Amino acid sequence: MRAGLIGYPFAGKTTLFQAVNPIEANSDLASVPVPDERFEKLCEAVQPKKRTYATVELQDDAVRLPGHGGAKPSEFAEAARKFDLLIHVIREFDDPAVPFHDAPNPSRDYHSVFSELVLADLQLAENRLEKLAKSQDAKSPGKRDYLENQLFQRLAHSLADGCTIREIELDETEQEIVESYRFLTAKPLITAINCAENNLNTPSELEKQLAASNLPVFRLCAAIEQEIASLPEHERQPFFEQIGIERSAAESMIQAVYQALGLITFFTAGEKETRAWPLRKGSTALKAAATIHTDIAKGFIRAEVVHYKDFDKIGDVKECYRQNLMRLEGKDYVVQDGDIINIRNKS
Ligand SMILES: Nc1nc2c(ncn2[C@@H]2O[C@H](COP(=O)(O)OP(=O)(O)O)[C@@H](O)[C@H]2O)c(=O)[nH]1
Ligand SMILES: [Mg+2]
Repeated sequence: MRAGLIGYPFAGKTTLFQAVNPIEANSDLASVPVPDERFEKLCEAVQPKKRTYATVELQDDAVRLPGHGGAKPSEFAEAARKFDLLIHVIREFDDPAVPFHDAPNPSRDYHSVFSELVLADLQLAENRLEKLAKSQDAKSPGKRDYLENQLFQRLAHSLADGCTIREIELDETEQEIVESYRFLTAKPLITAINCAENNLNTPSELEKQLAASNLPVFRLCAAIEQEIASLPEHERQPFFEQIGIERSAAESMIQAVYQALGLITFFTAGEKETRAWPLRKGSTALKAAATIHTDIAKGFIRAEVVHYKDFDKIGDVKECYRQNLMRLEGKDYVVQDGDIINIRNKS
């Protein structure tokens, strides 16, 4: 699962990337730890030798936008298709020290990238429809080409009206087809407005509109985020209070990326290693076991499950076992976000 930062030059992509990834600052691809207060509490209780966070893969400068750096629309689309989620960083801050081509205009930048995404999908749908026009199968109900033809007509129609594929209702088969073509407007899109330091609390019209449509949007100052990231842990909270925010916006954004990717977290609470594992929502205990290790899945007997909210009441995993708050679940159990799991296995 990989998220890509996109946006015009000088929007603040690299600054934001470094803020969420202070360790591997020299690479443009990073495994970013997903902040999780539950995990912190669990680690405090277990005191493991090693703690391993769930991560999301984040790519800086994921694509070159058409018209910038000489990228053609087709190159842009091809590059963007590789990602499971896109984060559009938009420049709102104005700073004479930072060179740029035009005065900042978040709404213009949002809509111009949005149009590129829609156009790329329309092109893809139309190319496919052209091929399907020559297919005999496309005329026979029940055949895959027939289904695709119907679906792509619908998609092309909506895209031409400026709608995203996310907004179109699709059944499971249609969803599968859409995923296999990696349409850009079917992917989750997160908007990050990079504002001036003194403007963190004034949402723009664009943000209000996006929020009203339930689209994920973050107002942050990348420069401050980078500063926060460089602070030692104990200095962060006073800093947040000083500038009137509850937690780092970049951290909230990473949590939103994780959720938009359809991931939940289960925990393993070992004394050697306590770990937060990402898992696709709806996955079974067997899949969770396979995520830990294929051998553990092969020898699967039962999953011992304590939910985090039960642990949180008691504050001790072993005590949860003693108080019968542990459930034994089989292979087909659907893992819930926050489950603390121990797999009993033959090995
Ligand atoms: N004043 C100010 N400058 C910023 C902010 N974010 C980025 N910059 C500066 O803008 C320039 C471009 O930022 P960068 O992250 O490299 O943009 P990118 O081209 O999108 O990767 C750099 O000189 C940054 O230091 C911000 O929030 N405030
Ligand atoms: Mg950059």
